[in-house]
Amino acid sequence: MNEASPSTKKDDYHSALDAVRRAIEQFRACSEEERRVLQRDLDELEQMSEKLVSGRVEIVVFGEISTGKSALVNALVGDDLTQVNIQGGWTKDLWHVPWEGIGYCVPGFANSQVVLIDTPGLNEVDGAERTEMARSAAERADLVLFVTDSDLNETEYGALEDLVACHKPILLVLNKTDLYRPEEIQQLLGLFRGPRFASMLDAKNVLTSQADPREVQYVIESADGSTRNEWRKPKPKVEELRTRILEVLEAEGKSLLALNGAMFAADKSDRMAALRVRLRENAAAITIWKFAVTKSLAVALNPLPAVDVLGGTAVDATMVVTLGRIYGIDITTSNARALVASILKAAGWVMLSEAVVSYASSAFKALTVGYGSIATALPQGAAAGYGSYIVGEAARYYFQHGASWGSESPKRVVTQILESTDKQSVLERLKTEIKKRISLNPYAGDAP
Ligand SMILES: Nc1nc2c(ncn2[C@@H]2O[C@H](COP(=O)(O)OP(=O)(O)O)[C@@H](O)[C@H]2O)c(=O)[nH]1
Ligand SMILES: [Mg+2]
Repeated sequence: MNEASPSTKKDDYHSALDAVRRAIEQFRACSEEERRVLQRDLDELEQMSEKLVSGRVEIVVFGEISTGKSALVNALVGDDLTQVNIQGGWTKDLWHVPWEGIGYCVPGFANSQVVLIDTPGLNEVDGAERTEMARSAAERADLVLFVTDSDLNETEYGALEDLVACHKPILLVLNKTDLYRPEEIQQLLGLFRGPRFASMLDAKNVLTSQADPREVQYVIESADGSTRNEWRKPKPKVEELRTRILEVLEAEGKSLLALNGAMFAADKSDRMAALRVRLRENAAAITIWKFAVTKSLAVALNPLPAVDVLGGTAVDATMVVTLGRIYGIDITTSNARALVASILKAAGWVMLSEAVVSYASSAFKALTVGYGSIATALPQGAAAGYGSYIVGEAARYYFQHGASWGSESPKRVVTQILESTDKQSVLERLKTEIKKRISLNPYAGDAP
């Protein structure tokens, strides 16, 4: 057994375990909403921690349907543990088969275990979910046996590239060599060991096997000299593969486990960070829209002229406080008002013209004894809501950058937001909202 440089390997291993545990802590501190999405990741991290603590090596058998994966697991373990479906069917779930016979033990782990994991086939008809399951099993594998029975098709090649990209150690197994002539086998091996695969596979890691060779006809001679023909199944040939697996494990089993654990933890942490950003941005977008609608309605329905212009600022300030909270930033109402004012100022003439429109129709409303007609309420309300929408987006930018405009001026930020916003569609959506609410509100409506 290879005990080389135990100190460095021990460090790698323990830092991997630490990384997994830290990720678990992070996940446990999640909000409930995050937890709902991330529960499976947390479970997987806990499994990874348990795997590292016990020193379990996972070898995942991966490849297209009917290439002989299940047969290979059987042949390697030397037992009828998994079912080989003659129809070329699939293994429904992942099969975890303990492989004691391999005789490998992770240095320093008396109870360590090697497990072969049989996966359903890649690229099955209607099998997207199972393909996904196979992929995720391969992604957490310490070592992958990539099984094929011919040159790789596009799906297989892509899957191989993906595994290489996530730094999986891979043995490519050309199975069913009993079906090929020797020169055909050489040709295929030449291909897998050739330039197309050179960056993905080490030539030593391209192997052949016959997991379940088909029957061959034997001529049996009896003592009396008579002969008869008999069909017999030859024994599986998996020795070369088995030897290579053991070699790889002995040379680097422990560091493979460490590498895998560390990558797994890093990957999960990234996922969590990405999800946090997504949830936060979602919440921010919903908040902005909600306040924009609120302001639209306030302006469209409120018969008091002054509120049209001034009341909106109170709504905007509350929106800004709410947004700040989403980004973990506490802002007082008076600071929120100041922020709104600076955004409005930065928006310059756009907001000014909105105010003018608003003021003009306020005067009109006052004249019609508090009843604006829908004809004026709609555009006026929508325009006011649009203003809030822009203020919200600008405030969102400000909070995204840690309550600062970063290297930009507020004017530039607001200008960019105005340029990238589809004003017409925001206005239309707001009008739809207003119409919906007004038709539900018996006190508001068209002037007769
Ligand atoms: N001729 C031949 N057939 C094989 C070999 N290995 C597996 N098979 C056959 O290929 C078919 C599919 O095997 P299976 O293990 O179910 O493939 P899986 O879908 O990849 O798990 C079965 O009929 C097996 O008997 C082999 O080495 N030679
Ligand atoms: Mg199978």
